[in-house]
Amino acid sequence: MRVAVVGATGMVGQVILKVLAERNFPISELYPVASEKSIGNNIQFNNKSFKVIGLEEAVSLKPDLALFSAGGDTSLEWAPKFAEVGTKVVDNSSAWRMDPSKKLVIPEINASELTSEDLIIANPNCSTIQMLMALKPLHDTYKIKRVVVSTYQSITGTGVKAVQQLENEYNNEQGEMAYPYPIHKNAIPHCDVFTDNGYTKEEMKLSNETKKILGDDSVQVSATAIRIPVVGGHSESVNIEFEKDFEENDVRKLLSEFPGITVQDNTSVNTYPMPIYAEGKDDVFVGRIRRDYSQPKTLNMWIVADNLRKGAATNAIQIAEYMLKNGLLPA
Ligand code: 11C
Repeated sequence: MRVAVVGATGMVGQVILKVLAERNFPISELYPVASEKSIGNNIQFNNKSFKVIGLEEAVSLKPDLALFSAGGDTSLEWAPKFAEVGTKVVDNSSAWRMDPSKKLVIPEINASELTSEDLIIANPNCSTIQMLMALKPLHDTYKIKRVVVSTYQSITGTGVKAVQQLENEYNNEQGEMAYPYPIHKNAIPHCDVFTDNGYTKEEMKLSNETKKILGDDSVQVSATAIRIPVVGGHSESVNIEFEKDFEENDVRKLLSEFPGITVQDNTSVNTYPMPIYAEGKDDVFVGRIRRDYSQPKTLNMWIVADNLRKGAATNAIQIAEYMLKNGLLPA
């Protein structure tokens, strides 16, 4: 398959290349695509060197698949140009997620919605993906009424500028700021921009994307998204109120049986998910599973995943793998 990786030099783009190689994705030609300033540079893939090209050249090559991770504006302008020449686009940005004509896909949950008509497919936000992986089997069994979630998000979600900011602050050096405040030794309750209702866009993504992916507008989500000085992944403290009651051990069983979930939940030996162990892995890790004693039919849990892998690159590549397996991409 002829594959373009748009945003190949960025943080997610680099992980896309790594995961494509690890999973032996069938690539006959690779087109790494990036902005003007990187054109002509070399990038490594499978121990070979590839020249970075621009968007216009990439469209003219009519790849079979384009994996986009270059920001919303680039996706809005260029994804349709690729689609017009017959390229299937899987887009990591928020540009198309809530467009009713575009599918928003977590393969373990709703890949079966995809058809040959889908030319631009949206990859959900990282914090949505890991939360829904854990919610889906429970929603199917107990039906979720309401979720209250607080996130503890890795600075890698902001990008390379944020990683540099933390490094500068750690080393007591001056530099560009990705956040309005220091991130070293801090927790900033502000991910993405504020909206009119007082929530941030990141918080509203958790609410809106959940309804679309579960295909259920009755599921209510109230989120607070917090940036912390961590690089390995996002963590989420989730409180879920169900319509039906549950047994804690049945919850553990349902989660363990769901593909892509690892339950790490044994407090007697201090076993619970943490970003330092989730980093570099594709699974979503769930622990601290316990009944909320303050309210009936309500559960607490703690969900951790590598936001650059299952939260971005891996999920996008799993979408492409599903399409390949189901004849929606040329073999
Ligand atoms: C963060 N979730 O960690 C964001 C990064 O809508 O795709 C990805 C933003 C998005 O800040």
